[in-house]
Amino acid sequence: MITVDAVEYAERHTAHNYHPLPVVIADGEGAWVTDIDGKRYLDCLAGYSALNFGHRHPALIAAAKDQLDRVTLTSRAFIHDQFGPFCEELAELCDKELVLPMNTGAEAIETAIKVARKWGYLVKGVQRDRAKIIVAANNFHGRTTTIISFSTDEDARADYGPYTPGFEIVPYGDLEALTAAIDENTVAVLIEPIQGEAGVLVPPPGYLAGVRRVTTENNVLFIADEIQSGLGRTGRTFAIDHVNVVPDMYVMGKALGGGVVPVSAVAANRDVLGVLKPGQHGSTFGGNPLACAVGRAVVGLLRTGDFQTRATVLGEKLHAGLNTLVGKGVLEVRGQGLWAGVDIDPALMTGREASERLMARGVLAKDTHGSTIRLAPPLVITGEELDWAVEQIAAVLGQ
Ligand code: IF1
Repeated sequence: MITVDAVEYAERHTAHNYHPLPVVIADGEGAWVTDIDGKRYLDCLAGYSALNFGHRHPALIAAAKDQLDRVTLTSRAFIHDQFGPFCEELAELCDKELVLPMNTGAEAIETAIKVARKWGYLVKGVQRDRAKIIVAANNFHGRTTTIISFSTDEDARADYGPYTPGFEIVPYGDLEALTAAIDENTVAVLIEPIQGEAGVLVPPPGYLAGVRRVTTENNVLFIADEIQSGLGRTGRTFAIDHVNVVPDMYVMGKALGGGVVPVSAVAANRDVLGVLKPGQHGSTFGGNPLACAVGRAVVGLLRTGDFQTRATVLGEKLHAGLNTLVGKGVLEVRGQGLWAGVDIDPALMTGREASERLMARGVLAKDTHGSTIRLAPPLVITGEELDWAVEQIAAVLGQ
């Protein structure tokens, strides 16, 4: 067997020198992965929440294998026998009338932006080319040139101008600032119910309900980016369910493809998504048979509520364990369900250093910024595995 130094190869051949953690994964099952040297790791990043159901969940692999023997791609001209059921089953999960499948999260966000603008002109009556969308500081919604146009992260934004106009940034969690930003041209508010990349930031109590109130009062669409926070991660189907708020649009991705194929989607009622007519939007792969077959299996896993319950019960265990570390190298723990942002004392180490020390102990996690690490294990993790992961974090802090 030819052994290649895969990390060196990746860095030599990877344009964005993303500086992956120096571990090259060869196999994955459940909450565990194995690298090319046979070392096993407990995966507490789960593909940034793309692997909510674990690596190679049997139901998802079976759905993919079955579909591979039937048809994998048609085109936007000819639909297939998985398309209707997928859209219907996902719409039912979201309690919305329509679904528009895409592939990546960024594509779904771009779709939501286009729909909101078109809705603004055709339904709300906003003056052409004057549509404004309000977003939150420290957002992360993807990496296309329009989406990074409203990023506040210089790494994500710098040197990519000229930037797309029509967005206004307000502080996350500040309802007064958001309300003040709404004017006659505002067509939508686009926010993450819990900000992921910002460090798993849960907004203040009442914030999301307030956003719902002021968007309704001002005939403005509420777009919830649940690409990372959704599909069971926080203990509910959507993070926004915790505060009993229903947005006008759900944007989904990551775990919708179960870690098998890229699947994303926008779900909304007909009075919103219905502004799109044939030929006005689309993509080559959006809603392809393989994606829809896996997406249907994912919706099937979520329909029972078992994964949401697991994330709630095990999330309480995770947060209880992490909170014992506060004052022992940890400054703050945030999050909901099986999702936590852990602020480590910067005097001890950076988030990157903590991630590398955890990797050496067999736990995969990832820093967001500075000395914050994000924990998002697959929802199939066991209580014992969670205890072990917290023990490894405690050991790293004590190093
Ligand atoms: C990277 C971050 C996480 C997302 C939310 C849309 C998207 C994402 C809330 C776009 C994607 C990924 C992208 C990946 C790392 C990861 C990430 F660090 F970038 F911000 F998870 F926090 N909305 N997040 O989290 O979805 O187009 O990637 O399918 O680009 O570094 P995508």
